[in-house]
Amino acid sequence: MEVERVQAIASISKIIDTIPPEFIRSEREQPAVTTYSGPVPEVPVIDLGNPDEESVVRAIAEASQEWGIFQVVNHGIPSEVIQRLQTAGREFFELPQEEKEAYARPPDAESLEGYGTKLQKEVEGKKAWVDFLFHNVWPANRINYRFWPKNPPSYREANEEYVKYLIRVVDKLTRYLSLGLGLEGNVIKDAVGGDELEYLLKINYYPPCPRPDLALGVVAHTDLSALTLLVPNDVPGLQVFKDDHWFDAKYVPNALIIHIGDQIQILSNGKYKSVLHRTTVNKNKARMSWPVFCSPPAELVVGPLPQLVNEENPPKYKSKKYKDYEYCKLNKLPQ
Ligand SMILES: O=C(O)CCC(=O)C(=O)O
Repeated sequence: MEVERVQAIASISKIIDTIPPEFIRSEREQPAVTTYSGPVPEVPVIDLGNPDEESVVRAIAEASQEWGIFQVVNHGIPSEVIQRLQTAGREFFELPQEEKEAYARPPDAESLEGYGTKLQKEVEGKKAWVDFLFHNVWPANRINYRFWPKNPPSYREANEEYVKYLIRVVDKLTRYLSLGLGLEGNVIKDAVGGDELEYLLKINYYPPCPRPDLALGVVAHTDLSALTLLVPNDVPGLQVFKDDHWFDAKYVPNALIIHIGDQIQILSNGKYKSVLHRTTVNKNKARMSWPVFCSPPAELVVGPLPQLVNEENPPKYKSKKYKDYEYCKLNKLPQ
């Protein structure tokens, strides 16, 4: 069966200046109706280069409790490395359709890896204005280069270089998140798999959309992962749900956007929040983003950390294998 990619639909939509009805959201979801337009509180921006480590730990812990999302600057990844990652990803999405289809996710594959258009069926039968490419980037034994584009030729090196730096940022963040809970620095990283923590890259490509007031890119969700680190291009679109409103997140050049995912919410017994977020699209420009989902290995059991539960603070979540949590979430079953 021929799969219709949003990129192809977008080129027709541009000519006829309208979008197919399955992309038109109900009023409960339309960005034009549901985006908060008053003064917008800002997603915290945290300077990881600050030598006062205690204040960095405090800022990260506060942001993770209040928002479940923050941006980090001075994170140690050179801007050229990020630019090379972005150029390689953009050049892949600009290839002719048949070339991209060589990387299509095989139907019914167990893994998420590959080029694709839609992961989950939405309740109202609506479609998301986005195409994507998923592939594992770390650890080495989880990588399948069959899903890494050969074109542009710089793709592999650009991604490997980025990941080398990203691992250091993850180590730093998990340490600060542990310290922020009053625990030893290694506790969170160990609880999500230590060196077996899996890094899954997704590239989102949101083509220009004639009706950005009616459509959504990625629909509202929290991430399954422990932690997600995301690089966007300079086209804003990320929205965060806080205090009952949808707020636009500001684009901060060279920042990494950090989402607390479900597994860290569970480990912290609800102290850190897994952020509810979604994306809007742009009328004239393609938006792109490069989230890396850092998740425990499939068989690892994740539950509230024993150090954080007692009689007054009973566990708020079940302890279960990550693969079982993932199955329930992707199939919209109760946990
Ligand atoms: O594009 C973004 O900023 C967010 C992407 C996202 O939430 C996702 O791919 O799960």
